Amino acid sequence: IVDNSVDEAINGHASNITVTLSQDRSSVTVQDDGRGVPVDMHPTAKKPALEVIFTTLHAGGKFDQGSYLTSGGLHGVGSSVVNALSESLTVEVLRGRKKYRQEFSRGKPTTKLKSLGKARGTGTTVTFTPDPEIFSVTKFDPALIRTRLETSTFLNKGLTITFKDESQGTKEVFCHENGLTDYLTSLVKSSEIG
Ligand code: 1YM
Repeated sequence: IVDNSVDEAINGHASNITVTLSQDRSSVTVQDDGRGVPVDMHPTAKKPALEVIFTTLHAGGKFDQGSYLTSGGLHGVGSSVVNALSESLTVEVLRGRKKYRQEFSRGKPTTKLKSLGKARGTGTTVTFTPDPEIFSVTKFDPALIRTRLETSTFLNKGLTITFKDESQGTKEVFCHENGLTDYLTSLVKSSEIG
C-alpha cells in the first residue's frame, strides 16, 4: 500500500505520504496527496475502477508500457493482495471535488463505493487490519515499519514520508536529499565501534 503512494510520488503526482500505526498496533493507515484512486465506472466490469483495483489481481495494463516508474515492483497488484489478506480495509478517495469511501473484508466489498459529498484536495487513504485467520501474528512491529519507510526515502531522493506511531506517541519525518549517499553514511555510522 505504501509502494502505491510512493509510485504516485515518484511519478510526480504526490508530495506527502503519511503512515499511521494505531495505538493497539492492529491497523495501519497510509495516506497520500496524489490524484486519488480512479472512481469512474470500469466499462467491462461495470463496477467503479476503485472496486476493480481492490478486488482483482491485475495483469499489469498501463504498467506494461514501460514509461511508468514503480517503487515496489508490484505494478499495482498490491492493493488487491493486501485487501485479500485483511480482515477489514477501508479506502477513502478525494477526487473531482468529492470524497468517496468503500469498505472491504477479506477482499470482498462490504459496502458500495459511496460518494460522501463535496470535498477539497485530492488523495488516497487506506486503512487495513491483517486477517488473524491468515497470519499468526497480526500486530505490527513499529521498528520494522520505521526501517521500511526510511529505506524507501533513501532509495527515492527527496521523497518525504511521515511516520506517526500512536502506540508510542511518536512522530518522525523521513527525507534524504542525498538518497543513497545518505544511506551509505548511515550504514557506516551504525557499523562504527563506540
Ligand atoms: C494509500 C495508497 O493507492 N494511491 C494511488 C493509487 C493510484 C493512483 C493514485 C492513480 C494512478 C493513475 C491515475 C495512473 C492507482 N491507480 C491505479 C490504476 N495510495 C494509493 N494514487 N490516477 C490515480 O497510474 O494512471 C491503481 S493504483 F489502476 F487506476 F491506475
